[in-house]
Amino acid sequence: MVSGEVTTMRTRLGLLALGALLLSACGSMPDRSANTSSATGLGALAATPSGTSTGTARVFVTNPVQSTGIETLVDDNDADSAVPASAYYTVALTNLDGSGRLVGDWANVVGETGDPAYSVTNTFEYTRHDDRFEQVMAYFWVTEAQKYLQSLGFGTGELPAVNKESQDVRVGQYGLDNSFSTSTKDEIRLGKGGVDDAEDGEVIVHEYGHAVHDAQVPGFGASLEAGSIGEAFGDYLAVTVGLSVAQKYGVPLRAPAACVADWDSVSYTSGPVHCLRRVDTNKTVADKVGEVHADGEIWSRALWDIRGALGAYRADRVIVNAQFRFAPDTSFGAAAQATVRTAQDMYGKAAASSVAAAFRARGIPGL
Ligand SMILES: [Ca+2]
Ligand SMILES: [Ca+2]
Ligand SMILES: [Ca+2]
Ligand SMILES: [Ca+2]
Ligand SMILES: [Zn+2]
Repeated sequence: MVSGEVTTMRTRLGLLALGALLLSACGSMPDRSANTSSATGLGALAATPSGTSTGTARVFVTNPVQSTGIETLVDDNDADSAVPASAYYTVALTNLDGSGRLVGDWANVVGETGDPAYSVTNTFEYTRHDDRFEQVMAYFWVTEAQKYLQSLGFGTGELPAVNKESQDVRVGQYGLDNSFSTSTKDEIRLGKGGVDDAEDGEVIVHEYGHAVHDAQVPGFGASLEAGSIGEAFGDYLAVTVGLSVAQKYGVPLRAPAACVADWDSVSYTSGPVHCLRRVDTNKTVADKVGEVHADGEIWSRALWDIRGALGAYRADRVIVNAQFRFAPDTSFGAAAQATVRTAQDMYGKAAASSVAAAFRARGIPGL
């Protein structure tokens, strides 16, 4: 889970039953009053969708704090006025199924609050106060994350596919993000505590990281260290996908590259620089506290250093490919050894020794 909002989780869970009641009471019928004549509203459902697989959207890349550098931004109860217009970027939505909904090859988005996003022309331009904005963010970032994995060679014939399916994503009131244990559905859930989770691309891709692990090794995360690796990889994937997409669209990086969830975390961190977590801390195994998010910073720093040594492309190919070799309840030591072996197999001795050095610097044994 992303956590950071753990203290409010109990309250949110307590409200679940009430929320379910309220949802059934309104029959999940969207409010039609605002949009009956709009091309993007439900009034247009009778029109024929374009059938094309690409569209246009307005999104944050990766989030408003990272792209504007304004660390003093606040949620202000989801007000449009809280975020400058310059934080919105027009991007392509790809791999849509042509139905006019946010469903496609790599993402299947269900929104539980507000109107479901729908456009016969695949034009999805909303601002943050509109719940459809988060649905669009979820579609865009999950799709971009899968496209990034494919750009590394996964599922293209060169390397095995990784979660190459239409990932279910539920954007709702409550984000219950431990969705990838074997006892629950393969579904990403994004909630609305503080800054809406899906307003931060890094929160979305972090959760996608859990889906990736679960697709690679069913039930992954069955030990404290495996769980920590899961959190660490989610953080690292969020950063690496975010940086790649920002580069593609020419979006500036005005916050520390290693900072995860710069925007979601303004609600629960004191600043002056807001980070849910970072992938460049100096933690070693001596700093373990027995909590997966905190201990994940040990592993994510190693991944960050592997990136520094091999470059993003080679590092990310090694990091993801190695994960096929992890046991569900792996230890730092065993997973590190598997990653070193993968680097050796893919890029040879020098790469393997760089990877080993990155893990050794974290105090991980057996290298
Ligand atoms: Ca919002
Ligand atoms: Ca999946
Ligand atoms: Ca949040
Ligand atoms: Ca960031
Ligand atoms: Zn997580």
